[in-house]
Amino acid sequence: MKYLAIATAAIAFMAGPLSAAESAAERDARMAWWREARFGMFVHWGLYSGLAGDWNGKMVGDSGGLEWIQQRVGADTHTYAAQAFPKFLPKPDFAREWAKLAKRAGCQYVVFTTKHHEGFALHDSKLTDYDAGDLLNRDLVREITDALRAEGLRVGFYHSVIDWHHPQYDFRKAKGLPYPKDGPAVAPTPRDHDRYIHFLHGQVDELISNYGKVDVIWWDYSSTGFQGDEAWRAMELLEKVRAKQPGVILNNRLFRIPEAGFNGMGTDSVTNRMDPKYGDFVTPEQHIPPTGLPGVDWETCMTLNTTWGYNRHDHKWKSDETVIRNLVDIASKGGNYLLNIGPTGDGSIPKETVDTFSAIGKWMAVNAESIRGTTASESGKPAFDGRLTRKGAVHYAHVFKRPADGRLTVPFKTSKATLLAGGQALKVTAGDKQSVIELPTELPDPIATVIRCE
Ligand code: FHN
Repeated sequence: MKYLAIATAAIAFMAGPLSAAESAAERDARMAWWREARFGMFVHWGLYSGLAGDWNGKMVGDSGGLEWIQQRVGADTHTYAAQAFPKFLPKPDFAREWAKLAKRAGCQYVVFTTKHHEGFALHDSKLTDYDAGDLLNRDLVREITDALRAEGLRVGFYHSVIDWHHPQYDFRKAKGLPYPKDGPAVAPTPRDHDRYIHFLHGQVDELISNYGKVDVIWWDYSSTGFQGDEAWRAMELLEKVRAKQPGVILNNRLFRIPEAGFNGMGTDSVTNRMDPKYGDFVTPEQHIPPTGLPGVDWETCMTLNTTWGYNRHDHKWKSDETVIRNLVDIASKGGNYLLNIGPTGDGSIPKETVDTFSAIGKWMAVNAESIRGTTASESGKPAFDGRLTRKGAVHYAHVFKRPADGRLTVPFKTSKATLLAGGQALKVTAGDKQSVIELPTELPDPIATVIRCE
């Protein structure tokens, strides 16, 4: 036994300081709730939300991320704040609306922007006056975390390491990370990036010290040319976070290296490698890996239209069918779905977003057991138009389109098939390698009808 302990310790040490004290079993225990959850809400909300896609009274664009409006209009931070401050007016109960919608939709966790690239902090920070405490005399992070916990939801902090406000953030070093006013237009004032890193670590320390248990930290983002210790003193930051929040789950975006699940700058440039010393899960963005990312934890984050931050001109909303089938597809490959909302300047949720998250909730009210706590089906994509998920000995068939002959062939042996909607038992012809299930003439759910197979 002694030698096993020594070997385990040696393996842990080789994995790097972060996981030195954590065995594979302990990591599985820490990740368990997240793997079980499968579905979370992403929230992008900041000064950009009040601008709503407009600058100087004109539309900036109807597509793409308008949380980047400062960069798209090339405004320095003071010009930007002058237009944005008057339009960022959080109403009293905005956070309760978010939490109730997330709960209704069947989300288990909510990841919200504590600070986006604009640099404005939603918490009451002692390290800057560019924060909700100074602008509004409110601590919006406190309001949001309180509302989430009141609904029994897990709390995730999105935190931008990129900062377009801080005078020492050295965008000239930050190769591959755009900046609102770059190039000759910006006076070559010297910047001491180490002072920015000290500020970054200080604000993260405020967030992990003052708001109770933090379940997820969602860093954003690094480039292949500027990442890790050079950019953020990343390993030191992770050690500080783990020391204060030992149960926290971390994404991979303090880094942009293959060992942390990246093979380039594309939002789909992801690999199924995730060394625990760099974080816990890989983050494909606006993209569902065709065969998932076997062997690693991963989460697809996605917008409901084409923007993360609110843009009143963006009407390219995904259908209820698209997002529900995305949720099924991702779960069938063993991933999590982090679906975004972009509230307005007062915190209100756009009607289209409320309608879609409510539709997801209606579907989850009947079918959540086929998503939550499931794992990827080893059969991969089935022959029928749909997907498969699995929970131990139980398989779930998600039927998108009824086969013309009403006979559903599943690639496993089953002797008992039940419609989750209504509980009707279906006739099964069981075979060793595959079975045939007789479907009703009408499927109860045109988006995805789920059959439990035992
Ligand atoms: O630049 C950000 C973007 O605004 C948004 O926050 C997404 C969400 O994953 N992350 C970065 C782009 O990858």
